[in-house]
Amino acid sequence: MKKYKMMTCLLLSVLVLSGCESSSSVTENTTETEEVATDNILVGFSQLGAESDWRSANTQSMKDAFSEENGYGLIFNDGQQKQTNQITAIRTFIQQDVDYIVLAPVTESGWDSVLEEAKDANIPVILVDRLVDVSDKSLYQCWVGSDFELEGIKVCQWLHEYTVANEISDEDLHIVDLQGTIGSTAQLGRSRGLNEVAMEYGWDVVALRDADFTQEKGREVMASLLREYDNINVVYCENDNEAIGAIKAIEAAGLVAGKDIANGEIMVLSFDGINEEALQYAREGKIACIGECNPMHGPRVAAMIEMLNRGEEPEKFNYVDEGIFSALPDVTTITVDGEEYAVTAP
Ligand code: GYE
Repeated sequence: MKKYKMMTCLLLSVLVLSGCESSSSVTENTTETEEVATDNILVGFSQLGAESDWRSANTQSMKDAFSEENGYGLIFNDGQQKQTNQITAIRTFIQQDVDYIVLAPVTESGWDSVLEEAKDANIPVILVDRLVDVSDKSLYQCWVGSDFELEGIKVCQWLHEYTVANEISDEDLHIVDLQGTIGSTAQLGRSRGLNEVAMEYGWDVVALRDADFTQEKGREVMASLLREYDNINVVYCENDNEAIGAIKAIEAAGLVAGKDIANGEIMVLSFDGINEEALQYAREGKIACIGECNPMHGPRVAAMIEMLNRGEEPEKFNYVDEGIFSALPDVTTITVDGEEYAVTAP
């Protein structure tokens, strides 16, 4: 293991002064380096952003795992949902000669050159949450995250079982997909999951729109879809923050988010299960079903680093087990590829 010098506290602040009379200011801390002792393992973590509650929980899990008490020094960088920021962060980590680079990539393509630079510098790269699409898979050591396509299929399978239990015919479903950040692994997998099950049952997917995994975009996009189409009765939100936004739009339009789709209600489906407000909506039935997505990757990545430090090779792809939540009594289990999943209380 490489050793490194005592690092001083560095806080990179970008001060953006707004031009308006009140001259309010916004300070964004993009890079944080803790004071770390020699001998600790130095990790540079490029987090993609802070777009959702899932992301905040993930950031916290990583910070907790890579604490000084646990024998680490962490350089944390928030890429603010921009790949260019993440590439710059990785180049900075290389200059700082970190022991490991951990990357949660915003989207999948365009990582080849910077990961080659890390490889040339002999710095192992570990991917967390989302994947990169590179032709040379040796550009990263390993990955830990979710099976996003399976998450999507599970939620859609729940919808199928719900329609069977309530004698709703397939042709009466009119679904819109509020997609996550286009080109991200989570979006690609969840959109694929919906597409697959919709093809199987002949469901009408009315529209697919980018809502960037944020509440505000979820609200905005749902509001405009409701103006464009008058037959929407299911909204498949690719995360909980979008779902909260979509519910606000549904209610603002004088409609009801709920399970009674035969009588004009709009059923909300979602993913994550970490945001308290969304879980509360799920308990009330405003969100019908949530596909769990587990953000607690800090200890998992730390375990991989510890293996690499001992000269062992972690598995290349590491999927976490996840459940499915619903407060509606109609469906108690779903089966995907012969595997049974219990539907549990949110
Ligand atoms: O579901 C969403 C976040 O990539 C799994 O990103 C992650 C997704 C998560 O913004 O809330």
